[in-house]
Amino acid sequence: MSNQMQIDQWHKTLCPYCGVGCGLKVGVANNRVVKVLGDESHPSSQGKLCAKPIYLPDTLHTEDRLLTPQVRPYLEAPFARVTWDQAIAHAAAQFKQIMAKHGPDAVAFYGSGQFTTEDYYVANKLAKGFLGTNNFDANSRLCMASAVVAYKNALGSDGPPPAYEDIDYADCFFIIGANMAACHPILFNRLKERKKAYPATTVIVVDPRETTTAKVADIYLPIRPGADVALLNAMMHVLIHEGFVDAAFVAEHTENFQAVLDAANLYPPHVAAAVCDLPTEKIVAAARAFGVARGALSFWSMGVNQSTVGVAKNHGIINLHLATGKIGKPGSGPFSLTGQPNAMGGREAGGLSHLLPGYRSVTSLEDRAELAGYWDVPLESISPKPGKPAIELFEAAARGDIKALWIACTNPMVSMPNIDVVEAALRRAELVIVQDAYHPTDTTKYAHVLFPAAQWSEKEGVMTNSERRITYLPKLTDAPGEALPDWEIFARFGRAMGFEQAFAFADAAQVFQEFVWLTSRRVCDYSGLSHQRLQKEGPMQWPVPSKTAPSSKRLYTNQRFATPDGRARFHAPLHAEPAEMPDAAYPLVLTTGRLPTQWHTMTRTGKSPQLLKGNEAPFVEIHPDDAAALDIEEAHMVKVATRRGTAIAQAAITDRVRRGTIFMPFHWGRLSGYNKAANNLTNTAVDPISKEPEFKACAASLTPVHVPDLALALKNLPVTPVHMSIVVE
Ligand SMILES: Nc1nc2c(c(=O)[nH]1)N[C@H]1C(S)=C(S)[C@@H](COP(=O)(O)OP(=O)(O)OC[C@H]3O[C@@H](n4cnc5c(=O)[nH]c(N)nc54)[C@H](O)[C@@H]3O)O[C@H]1N2
Ligand SMILES: Nc1nc2c(c(=O)[nH]1)N[C@H]1C(S)=C(S)[C@@H](COP(=O)(O)OP(=O)(O)OC[C@H]3O[C@@H](n4cnc5c(=O)[nH]c(N)nc54)[C@H](O)[C@@H]3O)O[C@H]1N2
Ligand code: SF4
Ligand SMILES: [Mo]
Repeated sequence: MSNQMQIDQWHKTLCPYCGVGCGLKVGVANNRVVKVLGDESHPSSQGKLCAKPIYLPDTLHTEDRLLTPQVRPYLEAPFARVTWDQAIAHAAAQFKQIMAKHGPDAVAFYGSGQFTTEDYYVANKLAKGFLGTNNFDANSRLCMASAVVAYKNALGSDGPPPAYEDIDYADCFFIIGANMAACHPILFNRLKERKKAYPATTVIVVDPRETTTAKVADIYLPIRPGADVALLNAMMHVLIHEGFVDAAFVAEHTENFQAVLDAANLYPPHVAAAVCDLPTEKIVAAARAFGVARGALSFWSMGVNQSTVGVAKNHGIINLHLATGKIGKPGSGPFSLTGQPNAMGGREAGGLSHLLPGYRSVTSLEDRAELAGYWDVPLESISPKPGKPAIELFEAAARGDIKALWIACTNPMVSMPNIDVVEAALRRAELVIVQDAYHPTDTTKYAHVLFPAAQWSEKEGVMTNSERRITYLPKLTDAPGEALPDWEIFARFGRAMGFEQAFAFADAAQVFQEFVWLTSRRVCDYSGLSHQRLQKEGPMQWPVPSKTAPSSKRLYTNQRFATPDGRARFHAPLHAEPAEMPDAAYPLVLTTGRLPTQWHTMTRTGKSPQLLKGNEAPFVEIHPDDAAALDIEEAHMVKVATRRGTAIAQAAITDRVRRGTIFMPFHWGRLSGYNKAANNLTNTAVDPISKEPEFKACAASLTPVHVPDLALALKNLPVTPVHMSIVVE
């Protein structure tokens, strides 16, 4: 095995998987990554790491790496290998033609929280500053968009206030809609350490499934999917009526508390108990534990954000902290758990269709004017109209309104809700560019142009983790074939579009330097950083507003928020049911999520036999009572159906999941077997403000697979890793 080789050199870098952002020590031999260990010197993880990065060497040098640019005139045609110059010239000519005929909003970019900050910045500068379209959105729309809106509304700016160190000071953890044990394991371990060291710590977990995370809870609330707002209002009700409100803090540092009082009054605990299908006493106990705590930290992730009331759920959580003054202090604060390694950097660099770099907004004249000045373009070049958010973007392409789609570092043919919409979009578009490290993927199958991307360890750049800590990732080996860093592909394209000066970056360090100036005097100010400083001083938490400023810790320690008057704003969260509720035809609620050892669409973790072990095929968790009623037995194949489509999976009968609720992981795409894809089923309904889709609740039916369905089942059966079950073109 390659990792027996003599290691030439060890390097420090960041884990390319989850938003915990653990530091790695990586051994390189003969220009290859051969060994991955934890980096004791990284302040966020202190040497710890989970299983996923250990098997990174298995994922980097596979037969399906995309090595050269390729083009084809239409989807059924074979790909032809071309040079980079030819590929870029071809793409630029098509963009020019489409934009001349249909205007700049006929083109769109769809990027990723797995970009480096440099990748994000160059892509955003290109689309929003030079092509004149704000149609740059990212998979963060499927992920953190609801939190982004609520932080801005409530605190005046995006950016989670606490630091990981706060775990060591908290005596109450309120974990809602997050399976930390599976998805943020190193943070979860730190939380368990705290509980061990200080047993009076109360852990509250709110999740319709009794996950590994819920197993450690002192108070576990198996909530009905989608009912969180009622619970949060009821907790506020208890805080108000039992004297836990910090009246001085509310009076001096907040606005609009009356609206929250009114909302809470609608949900006394017994009313919420009925809505949430929870015992009243448990709701009261959870609120009291939060109220009495000296330090309360809330952790939340997709069970909160991926909802048609995702923003309201976020407000409900932030309100608990504002009402009790538990924010900006050691051991306290609302702490959204970022999913991807650099979704935070993406937000800082303006990586959603309504944002501009430095936590700015396309709708603000002042913000556009600052950017236009800095980029040296006329003010009119930056459109005041927000671009299309992910779901609308693909819907517009499916209608024929968007003609050119450039997808980079994300795999929407697996990860978007109701994949049929994405397929219709990709089939209809005149030009589909896919920029990935691998081919084929579910999405590259629909490309006219393939751009080979260098990936983790093959390019340099920075990423920001969940606690606002920025880590420099060095280039450790050469990229295979002709693969290039994402930012460089966007820059070459920018030059081919005629913007030679604006995209003449010599290297990633120069891109970073141009970007960080734009954070100056913003909440996310890290204008004091450079690649050089991060290399020398190690990972640092923003704000770092000058070259001499040290790394920061938590935000809002002086209780002055980022609003014009410095006061935080309460927003009354109103409960509403999920867009699609169970009925006679579809009597169950389907929720979806993740497995501890797989990462998203499996293009990387699916190639490690060790990580695949135990997760070879998709399954659906079913409560024993539901299984009995439907005559379903353990490990039998079942058909899951919704109004969008069907999927076939193995029955996993367990009382971990609530009666009436079923759960499927979403990792498998159609390439691994058409009916393996959970996103054949999911709903495209979105939160009206954040535009984040409701992956966590839709109406579904379940039937055992009988003879007439056998063809479907057989299509689904081969239990092979993604990359082995497909033929490379
Ligand atoms: N192993 C692994 N780790 C990952 C990832 C991965 O793919 N694999 N992906 C990363 C990314 S990008 C993200 S965004 C995070 C996601 O991290 P999480 O959000 O923790 O993961 P999920 O499994 O999507 O969903 C979390 C939980 O929400 C629960 N839930 C569903 N509906 C509701 C509801 O209505 N209310 C409440 N309170 N809970 C509900 C589900 O049962 C599930 O246990 O993980 C990151 N870490
Ligand atoms: N049903 C359901 N669906 C969901 C979710 C859910 O909970 N339920 N969660 C949603 C969430 S939170 C997220 S974040 C998304 C994630 O969904 P995706 O972003 O689609 O998932 P990934 O597999 O991480 O896709 C990354 C792609 O980029 C490629 N890649 C890796 N490194 C590089 C690089 O450096 N450059 C380039 N150009 N390519 C690279 C990989 O090969 C892969 O094809 O899924 C969403 N979909
Ligand atoms: S917890 Fe997240 S960042 Fe840390 S090693 Fe595991 S996947 Fe990587
Ligand atoms: Mo995510």
